[in-house]
Amino acid sequence: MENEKAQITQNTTMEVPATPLITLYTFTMSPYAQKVHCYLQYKRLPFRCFYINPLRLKKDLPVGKQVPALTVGDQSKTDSSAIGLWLDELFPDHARLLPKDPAQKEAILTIDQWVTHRLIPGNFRHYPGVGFTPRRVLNGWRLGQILHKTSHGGIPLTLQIMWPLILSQLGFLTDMVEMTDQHVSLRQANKTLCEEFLAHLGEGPFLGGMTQPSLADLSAYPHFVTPYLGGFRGAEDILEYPKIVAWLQRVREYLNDTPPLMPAVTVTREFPGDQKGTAYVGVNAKGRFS
Ligand SMILES: N[C@@H](CCC(=O)N[C@@H](CS)C(=O)NCC(=O)O)C(=O)O
Repeated sequence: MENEKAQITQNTTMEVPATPLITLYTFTMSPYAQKVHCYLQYKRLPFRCFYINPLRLKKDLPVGKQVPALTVGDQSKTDSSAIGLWLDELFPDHARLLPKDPAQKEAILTIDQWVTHRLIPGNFRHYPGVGFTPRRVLNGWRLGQILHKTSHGGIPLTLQIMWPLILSQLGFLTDMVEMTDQHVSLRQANKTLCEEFLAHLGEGPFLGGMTQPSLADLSAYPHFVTPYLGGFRGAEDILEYPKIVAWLQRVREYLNDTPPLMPAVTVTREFPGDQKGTAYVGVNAKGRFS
């Protein structure tokens, strides 16, 4: 009898394997790391965030030289879109990021590439951008402040003050800015990107005309949401696009905000389009993990 009971306990444990420990190595405002954050939330996978200190980037990363990096059990991977594909392979019983149908899958991957290589680099014209306009300096300071509040160990005040200047010297950021339409004004460039986004959304309700969010929606969502919540200058332009705001609200319904995409200490505004007068609620994530 005793043995029988022990056997049942063992079988039950084997049938319901525990999810391995998942750690996302991130910066709060990295749009690429935020993509992965949303994939994990959508798949309802329990995970923790390690907010890397940018001054110790390579030392703190488990693999590679950039965020995001994701560790699942004893395996680590870099590159946001590749991580999305990997998560579908590792956790096929959780909500899928990519449709099974090969043609639909191809269409979603194409939109994700547009998000990764065109929409997101557009953000980097706000910080660092080119030259030192008041908006870019303010956004640069805001970024330094957010990094200080959330990254492990924080950033010395002198470096926070110099952050707009430091950003303008970072090779990966200047490369991103070079990928954008620098010959047109920032406002016109944002308008074009929003129009391209709406073309990908089509009749919706989700990108590529899908009935459920996919990798592409979850890649684009943080690009519009987090600079707005974090109080970056220019992010409020999104309110001029009610169709995008309605899409953001639809995607949000599918995400369990745990751990929060934006730690509470970094949030200055309500979610775009919220008229309820309630503040966006997150969990304070000051420190190493949240
Ligand atoms: N293609 C990569 C891009 C990742 C990336 O550019 N990460 C930036 C943060 S937004 C980074 O870690 N930069 C630090 C550096 O390059 O030194 C992805 O999609 O994950």
